[in-house]
Amino acid sequence: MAEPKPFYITTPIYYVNDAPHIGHAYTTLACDVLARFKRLDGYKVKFLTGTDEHGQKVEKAAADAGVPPQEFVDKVSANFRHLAEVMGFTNTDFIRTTDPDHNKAVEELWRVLKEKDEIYLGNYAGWYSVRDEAFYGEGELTDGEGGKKLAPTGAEVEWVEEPSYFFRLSNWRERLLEHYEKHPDFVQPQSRMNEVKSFVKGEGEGALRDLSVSRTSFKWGVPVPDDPDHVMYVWIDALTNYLTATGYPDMEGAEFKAFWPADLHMVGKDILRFHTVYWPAFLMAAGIEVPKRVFAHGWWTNEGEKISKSIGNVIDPFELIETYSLDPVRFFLLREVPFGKDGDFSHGALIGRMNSELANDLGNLAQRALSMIHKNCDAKMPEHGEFTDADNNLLDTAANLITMLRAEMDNQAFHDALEAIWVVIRMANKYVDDQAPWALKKTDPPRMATVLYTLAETIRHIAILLQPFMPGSMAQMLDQLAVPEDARDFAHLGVDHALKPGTPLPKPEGVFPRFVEEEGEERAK
Ligand code: ME8
Repeated sequence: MAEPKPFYITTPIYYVNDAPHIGHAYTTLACDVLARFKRLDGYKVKFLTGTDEHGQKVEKAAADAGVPPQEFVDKVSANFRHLAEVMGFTNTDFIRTTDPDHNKAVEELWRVLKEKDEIYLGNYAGWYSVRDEAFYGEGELTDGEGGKKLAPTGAEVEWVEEPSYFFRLSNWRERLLEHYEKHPDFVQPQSRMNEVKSFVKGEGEGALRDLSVSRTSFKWGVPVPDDPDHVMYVWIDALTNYLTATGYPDMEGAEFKAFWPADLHMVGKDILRFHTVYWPAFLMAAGIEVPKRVFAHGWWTNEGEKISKSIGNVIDPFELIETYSLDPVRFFLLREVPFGKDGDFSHGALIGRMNSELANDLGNLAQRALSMIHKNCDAKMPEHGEFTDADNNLLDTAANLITMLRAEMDNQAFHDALEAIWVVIRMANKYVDDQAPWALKKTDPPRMATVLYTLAETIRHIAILLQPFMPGSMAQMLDQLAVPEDARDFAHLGVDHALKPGTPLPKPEGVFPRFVEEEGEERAK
């Protein structure tokens, strides 16, 4: 058998001081769904997530909590592992930037850049936002209350003047533009690529400036090799995590050879510039291959309002799962909003999708078909006769779904992938109504058996394909069809692996109950 093809996907590593919120759950969920999809499609997947534990922001948070930074990060990093467990994420790696291996990797990258004269010592004088851990040009700022200056993200900036090492980013302008030209899919969606190109070309904000990559006014970071008065800028430290996880600096190792360059960095739109300008420039300068693709997703608002700690409307993923259970939440987040666009979270919309698409469309389809089989076919997979055009039409459409889904998933068009599956679900529901197997029970039992078999085989396809989105519920559905666990990957789609007539089936139970809101229920906002 051929070696499985490697696929390496990453989430951003999350600032460890924040409590996990819907933004974290969303980015990692998208990666998890794609990772599961690729695994079912025969790939060997490396899926990395973790926590970003250095920098001024974390140092401040530890000081506020009155504990040494290391003790603080050890404690709060566990919150993100917990999120991964509760959300059912199948990450293969969890990195912490305070891991000794990671420090080694960052130091090595720094040394290489220094040796190649890509880093030099100078003085920084400019605006810095601790919340964003980012430098801003004067032209990007707006005036806030009380004479404060604000970054485009709304975060306050402060004036910083200190000795600093700089990375010669300005030297990489042409090479970056060339890279974007040669690899038009490097940044997706396309609108984000345009944004990045315009920034690198220097439209709007002036020329691409060298980047300050060290700080001297605080201590919580990786010390600069041979100059420990400086700690590295948290972003050079953080971005390198993607390399550390592949064994860098050992570039001859099996892990690095198999998985670098990464196939996909999934990020939120706010951290686009770091991943599509600074990161490829660092890598090119160090002579390391650039990742294949960066996808920037949009942001959620909450019932129409911007989500912020100060407004107090942060959406807690743990509470959502408690209220609605896991799979509906996973489904909703990727179904509701075209991936890449901003979207609005509302409880009403989630309940609407649960009741119409999960309970009515999919749940009912499975429950109707399986209960009829249970009652009328002796609780066994029915024998089918010759298939009619209507049967073949449904069976073929279900079998062809995988081709369409591969393309959608490779474009991170999760919503389109789900819509394509729902087209078949709706088609199957119409087929039940048209064929009316309950009437055939009296007039033509063999035809009824063929109709029920056609439905079962269609549901098998749908359930296999939906596993990446709703793993628990689809496992239940496949159990009810008595599909063996080792026959649930995409190699088992198609007629060669069709359900075996005569197989005993367990008593069916509804997989997606309707969500009924209790009167006067106080919802977590
Ligand atoms: O940026 N909707 O960490 P972070 C959707 N440590 N996504 C949201 C969101 C919202 N309302 N709010 C936040 C960092 N996010 C760095 C990354 S990687 C080398 C270093 C997303 O904890 C946001 O876009 O601030 C980002 O992808 C992640 O959640 C938060 O990351």
